[in-house]
Amino acid sequence: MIKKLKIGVVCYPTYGGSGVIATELGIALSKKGHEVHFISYDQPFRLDIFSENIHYHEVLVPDYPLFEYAPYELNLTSKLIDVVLHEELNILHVHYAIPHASAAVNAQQILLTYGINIPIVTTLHGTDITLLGKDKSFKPVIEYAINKSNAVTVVSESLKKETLKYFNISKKINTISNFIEIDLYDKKYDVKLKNTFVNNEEYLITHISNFRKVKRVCDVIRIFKKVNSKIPSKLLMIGDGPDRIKAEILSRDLGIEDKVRFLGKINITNNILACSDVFILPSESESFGLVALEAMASRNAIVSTNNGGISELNIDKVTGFLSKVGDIQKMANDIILLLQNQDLLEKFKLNAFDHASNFDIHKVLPKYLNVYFQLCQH
Ligand code: GMT
Repeated sequence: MIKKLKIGVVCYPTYGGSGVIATELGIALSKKGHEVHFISYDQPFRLDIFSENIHYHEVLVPDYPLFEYAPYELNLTSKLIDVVLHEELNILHVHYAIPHASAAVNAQQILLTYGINIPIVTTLHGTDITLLGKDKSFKPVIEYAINKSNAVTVVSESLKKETLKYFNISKKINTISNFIEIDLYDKKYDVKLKNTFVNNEEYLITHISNFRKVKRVCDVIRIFKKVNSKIPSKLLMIGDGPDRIKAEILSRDLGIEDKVRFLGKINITNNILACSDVFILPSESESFGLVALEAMASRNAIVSTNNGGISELNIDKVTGFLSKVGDIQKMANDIILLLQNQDLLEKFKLNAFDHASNFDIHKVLPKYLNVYFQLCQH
């Protein structure tokens, strides 16, 4: 019976929740003695440690003049075959349906011709279903990749419902929620750092995302404008992406540019969140909202929309407030209510931390190991 696994992990390396979960899970597995092989087109941004048990294999896409569009999925498939064969992997865990699950399924078929039957675990994270899933041109590939995976996990009950709504799924779907390592969020409060953003009379409000359309970053600015007209406060906008420029222009147009700081893609989000009071996530939809969980672990009250899995995480009137998408006025009122009532704010911050501890990695890791071992014993 295998005790220590050799696991291939495929993920996006960029600033985003699915890559964070894949990387943190891989690191945690390596600490338990499993050998983890990350396979991606760039080093995942949170993969910043050295360990004997961690390996990184880069997928290169040669630039042939013949190709108008470089076939990344085929280079990934070939890399998966190579790593499975030469590193003797026991299992592949792919995060995101396209192109990772479909490349893995293709690699699995090719590996059968070598006499190797490698099981695949596919984890769906959200936009692969809620955005790409609605695009009919991808539907047959996503559906096939999900159904041909040996195990399928989703990060929330809401995402499970969406997956079953958009696709004909014959596989059992397991919900395994996202996680954080709660200990990493403790004792990060640093008054000197806080004073670089706000003075003692001001509150700190934060937003972190990839600034894509789905995140509605201009709502963040509009909400803050209303809050700031009543409460001394500053807003930190962390991350970068297509809508950053719109948010910057809006903050200038609303005359609050000196109250809003755009910090870009910084890595010390734990330290900054520890200084923040309220975290805003006004997304169109959020299959889980990992960044809100990180903010909760950092003792922030959460003001978010209620569409998708975020309502399974942010408990209305306990850890924060939930609103309909686009209800800027209510989200502003909720923040003002919190910031005008110190006791309520402190209570929500504590509740947020307590609830976040239910999502500690030590509670979630055994669920993934269970899935892996069930597949590897066959
Ligand atoms: O939209 C993002 O934040 C990036 C995206 C990703 O694939 O990295 O996030 C999705 O996966 C995260 C990890 O499971 C979830 O916490 C996010 O809610 C989800 N994003 C959306 O559903 C919009």
